[in-house]
Formats: sequence, structure tokens, C-alpha cells
Amino acid sequence: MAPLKVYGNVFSTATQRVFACLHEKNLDYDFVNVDLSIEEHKQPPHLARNPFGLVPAFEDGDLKLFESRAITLHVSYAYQANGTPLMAEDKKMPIQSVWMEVEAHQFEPTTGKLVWEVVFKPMLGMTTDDEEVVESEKKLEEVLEVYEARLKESKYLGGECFTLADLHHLPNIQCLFGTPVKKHFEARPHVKAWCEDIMARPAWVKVIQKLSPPLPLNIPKLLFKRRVAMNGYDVVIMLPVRETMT
Ligand SMILES: N[C@@H](CCC(=O)N[C@@H](CS)C(=O)NCC(=O)O)C(=O)O
Repeated sequence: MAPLKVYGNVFSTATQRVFACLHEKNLDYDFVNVDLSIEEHKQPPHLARNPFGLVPAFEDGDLKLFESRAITLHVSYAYQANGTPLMAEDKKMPIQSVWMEVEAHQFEPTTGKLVWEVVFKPMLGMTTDDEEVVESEKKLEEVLEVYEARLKESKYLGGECFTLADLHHLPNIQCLFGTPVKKHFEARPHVKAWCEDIMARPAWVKVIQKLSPPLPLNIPKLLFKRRVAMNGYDVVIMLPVRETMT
């Protein structure tokens, strides 16, 4: 059987989402680094894998996928018998679906902006937009109020078991827990307990170890200058030697 292949970048939260799923399923995979610093993601070979020029992309034999959440859904269905069952039983599936949608349409837009402003911009030597942070934090508080109410009712978002609905949140939560934005999660006891629980999962701990050196970057002596497209910005950044990206 051809090995599963993840084309992505260790700094990409969407790539990390796929890693989290593969580790929960105890699946071996090959990781192919897509070097964002040289815009490899905008070149024809990668555009053939992801026509939007984004990471990750994924291969399971002849099946070629992009969009991290579609990849985790495929892996969860196709490898049901492996590792953690990430899908709720049939009757509970609609509730899991609701929370997967909430993550994609409420949590990700808000936390994605914050991750960009308070994690990646400083890392890239760019200036954080404080107004954007204030606005996004306000929105995050509203979103987390809903989560607090939900997590008072059940241990996990989809019910009493950990599912993809929880897993999809991991990369952004992990990033934000290294920043002052953490206070909004910690101010809500059920949200705090849920974050701590899911971040401590052995599969996620393995992903974090795999991403080493962790954020923020350990800037080594050798740096090189690159123009990169990130989140719609065209920026020139100083990047460390390639090995930190593999
Ligand atoms: N919805 C997509 C988002 C993919 C995405 O935005 N990837 C980012 C990294 S997390 C990327 O490729 N950024 C490069 C760019 O914007 O040029 C998914 O979940 O796969």
C-alpha cells in the first residue's frame, strides 16, 4: 500500500490539524515539506495538489485531497478501525457536525486572525495591528461564552467522547496558549478544562514534539531573505536555515 503523504509545512496550523488526526489514528505517513519561504506552494507542482496554493495537501494512494478538515474526515472514515474513533456514533453525529461547523465558521475566523496578529506577525518581524487584536478578542469572548455553556453540558463538544469536533481546534488553541490571549480561555472554567484535556492528549503531545523547534522560532545564525505571500500579505522576511522548516 502506498504510504499516506502529507504535503505541508510544520508552521501551518492547517497542516498541524492533519498531523493531529494521523497521530490519533496511529497511522504512518510521509511528510513532504512545502517550502513557503520560496513560494513552493504557489508553483505548478503544488498547485496541482491544491489549486488554491495553500497547504496542506494529502494523498492516500490514488486519492488526492486538500482542505485540512476534509482530509481529517476522510482519515476518520477510511481508518475507522485504527486508534481513536474520531466520529461519534450515528445518533450523535449531527451534534458533532454542528460543532465541527462552529469550529470552521466561528472559532477559526476569530482565532485565525489572532494567531496571525499575535503569533506570526511578531515572528516575521511585522507589526501587530492592535485594533484588530482588540476586535478579535471581543469576538473570541462571545464565541467562548457559547463554548462555556456547551462544555458545561458535556465533556467534549460532540458529547462525552473526544472527536474531530475537538481535534480541529487544537492548532489554534496551542498557538494562542503561548500568548496573552490565553486569558480568555482560562477565564472560563469549562473551556479551560477542555483545552487542558485536549492539549494533553498523547497524540497531540507527539505532534508538538514533531514540530520542534517549537514556536517562537529559535533564530539560528544563518538567515536568508525571502519574499513570501502569507494570509494575503506580501512580506519580506528573514528566515532561518531550511532545517527548521522540515
Ligand atoms: N481551509 C484551509 C486553509 C489552508 C491555509 O490557509 N493554509 C495556510 C497555512 S495554515 C497557507 O497555506 N498559507 C500560505 C498562503 O496564504 O500563501 C485548510 O484548512 O486546509
